[in-house]
This record gives sequence, C-alpha cells and structure tokens, in this order.
Amino acid sequence: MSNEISRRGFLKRCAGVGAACFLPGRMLGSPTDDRPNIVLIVSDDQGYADISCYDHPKGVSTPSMDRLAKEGVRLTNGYASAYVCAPTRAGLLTGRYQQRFGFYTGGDSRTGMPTSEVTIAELLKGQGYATAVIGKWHVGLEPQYRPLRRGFDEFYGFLGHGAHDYFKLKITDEYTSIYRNDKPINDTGYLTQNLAREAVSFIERHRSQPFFLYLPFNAVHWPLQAPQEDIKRFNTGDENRDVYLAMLTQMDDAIGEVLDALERTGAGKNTLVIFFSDNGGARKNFANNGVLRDYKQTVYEGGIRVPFIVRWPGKLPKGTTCDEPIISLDVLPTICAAAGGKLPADRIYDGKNMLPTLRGRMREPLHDALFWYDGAEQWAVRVGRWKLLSRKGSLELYDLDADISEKHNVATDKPQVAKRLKDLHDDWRSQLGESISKRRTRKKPRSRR
Ligand SMILES: [Ca+2]
Repeated sequence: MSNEISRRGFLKRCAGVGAACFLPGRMLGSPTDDRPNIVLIVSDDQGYADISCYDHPKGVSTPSMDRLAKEGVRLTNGYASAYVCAPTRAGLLTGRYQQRFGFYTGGDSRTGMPTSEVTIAELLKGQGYATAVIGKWHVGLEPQYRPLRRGFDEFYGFLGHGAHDYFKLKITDEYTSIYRNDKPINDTGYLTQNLAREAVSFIERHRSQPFFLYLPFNAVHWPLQAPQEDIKRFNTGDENRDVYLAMLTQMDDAIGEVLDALERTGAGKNTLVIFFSDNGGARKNFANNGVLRDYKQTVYEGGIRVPFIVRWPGKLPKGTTCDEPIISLDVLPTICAAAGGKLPADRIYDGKNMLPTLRGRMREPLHDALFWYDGAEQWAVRVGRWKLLSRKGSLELYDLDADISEKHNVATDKPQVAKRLKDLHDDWRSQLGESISKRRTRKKPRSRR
C-alpha cells in the first residue's frame, strides 16, 4: 500500500508542466522543445540469426531492420531480462529487474504487473508526450493492469496471453479479443499488417507533438500463420520454416512502413528508435539462433541474447557495432536520458542509460553484472567474458569471449571465478520479491485460478 501511495505521489509531482522530476522549465511544443520522439519496437521470439544484419542463414532477409542498423548502432551482446515474453516486458516497462516486484514467469502476466510500479509511459505522459501501445500487452488482464491505466493514451492490440491468432480478429472473450483503447473490436486482415496500420496512424496524428510509440509485435511468435502468397516466396525445404520466414518478412515490412511514416512526416529526424526481441528464438517456431546454444525457455545464450539495434539520427553514430553487454532494462533509463529527464528517486533502477556506451565513450563496462532468474530451476549471471549458469541443479561456467556457443563448461577449472559469480548472484537474489502469483493465491485462497 505504501508503494501505491508513493507512486501516486510521484505521478502527481510529474503531472504538471515543468515538473521538478523531469524536464524543468521547458515549455511543451515550444520552438526550443527538441525532445525526441520515441519509437520502441519489440519483436517476439525472433532468432538471433533471423535478421540479415547479423550472421544469418540463407533465406533470411530483413531490409528494414538492416536499415536501422545501417543508420544506427547494432549491439552484439544485447540481452533480454528473461527467456520468455511477459517477464521481459515487465522489466522493459519499468527499467527494473522484474523479479524485484515478484514478476518471474509468463504466468505472472495473468496476475498483473503491480500497480506500485511506474511505467515508462507514465513518465513520458506526465511530461506531455502522446503515448500509445500497439500490439501485445501481456503484463496484466484485469482493468487496473490494462494499458490505459498504465500511462498509455491509446491502445490497439490484445491483452493476453502470449500468443494470438494472426487472422481471427473478431471479438471472442475479454482476454483474447482485439482492443481499441478499452473496448473489444471486430477487425479483419492480418494482425502484423494491422499493427503497422495503427502505428502509422499514430505517428501521422501526433507529428507535431513529442510522442512515445511502443510497438510490441507478436510476430514471430507461434502460431505459424502467414498469407499464402508470402509463404510461397520461400523454399527452404522445411514448410514450417517457410511460414516463419513469411511472418518475419511481414514484420520487417511493417517496420519499414513505420520508418517510412517517420520520414514522410519529418518526425524521424528527431526520433530515437529502439528495436530488440523479447527473448531468444523459439525451437517450436523453427527459429534460428545461429551460433548461440539452445532456444527460448533456457538461460543459455539462445534464450536471452537477442537482436538489438538503436537509431537516433545525429545523436548516435551510424552503421556501428557495439559489443558491450547491455540488457532490455536499459531501455527505460536510456529513453529518460534522451528526453532530458531524471529517474524517480524513490526506487532502485537496474537499467542504465546506454547512450554514452553507444557513442563509444565509455571505458568502463555499463554493468558490473547481469542477472537472470526464473523463480524456479534456472538462473545465470554474466560478468565481462564470464557467464555462470544453473539448470536443473547444474553449475556451468563459460568463457563467452572464447566460447560463444557455451560448449565447454570450465566451472571445475576456474573455481574462483565460479565462486565470485555465484556470490554476486546470491547477493542479487536476496533483493528479490516474492512471486506475485504466489502472493495472490495466498491472499485469495478461494479466488478463481
Ligand atoms: Ca517472446
């Protein structure tokens, strides 16, 4: 309860123009208002090799994603904060390890991201940004957890759960229908194209005002569905892989439409675009993670290292590569810094502003360590070249500089390194919150499952 009061107090302080916690003294929409627009694009379960500006197999072609890399910074050690969809999104929206507030699993999306958390949209909306989320929400189903209650002015998309049919867009039930703002709607077409349509509309309607567009595609998440004419363009020898590549192409085209809209409206000159995948490629969806070991659902690199690109014309280098380990939690502090604001002082932020790192001006690592934990049997910690992980009770140490594919467990050869990383992980674990789903079950023993 105290957190809730604290959050409300914070938002109240941020609500007025010139709020002390964010952009003091700047008049919205004035000629001196050079704050950037923000476009945050998240793909879903995209393989590390399923993007053609990274090492990729034959057949993968993503010219719009490549355009972002050509005009921005491509990260080779970009991580998601979880190996599945929902926890990554909770961390992304808050800039905090989602485990701090008890959000560990995909199932926790059914409980809902605690309302004591402050989202990036609330921070930006408080300063006069127009805000929209278009796509997959997945951090809460009940009314208090929905986008319009979490700082977004507009919503087009679905609330839950992780997957959505790409063609069946008629009203069904409360949770799987397509919504426009707070109402289910009947729609037609192919969902990825619809997300592009809505994103372009939002950009065109808000061209004269700083805006924040959060565009979480559900592509290329299961189910494998794409228009037949797109599937026919591929002939990998695996029909499922052909469908996946058609879905990927649809998403790349959609991103192209968004970039074109930014250019057409003139907004793109001062727009920070961040793109990454919410977790590694999924085995069941025929994704390709290249040299990385394993897939979504694991803490091996194939589950958590993802395509990650940042573009900001004139403010970040063009066509460069950054090898520094960063994590999706860094998105919120980076956006705040780009918008000229400061983070609320009433809570711990784990993410850090990436901009100096992306400009190549940081000699020190951005993070001392990065952590993962699913609340059950898998955890990992990365410090520099070393990564210690555990799955089902194992203890595995890898030198990622020498062994990106995690083939050679050196835990017994390097016991001191393993102990140092384990101690760091244990200390981090001691700071985490109780699972929100377990908490809810205990409070409401007879509530619905
Ligand atoms: Ca995902």
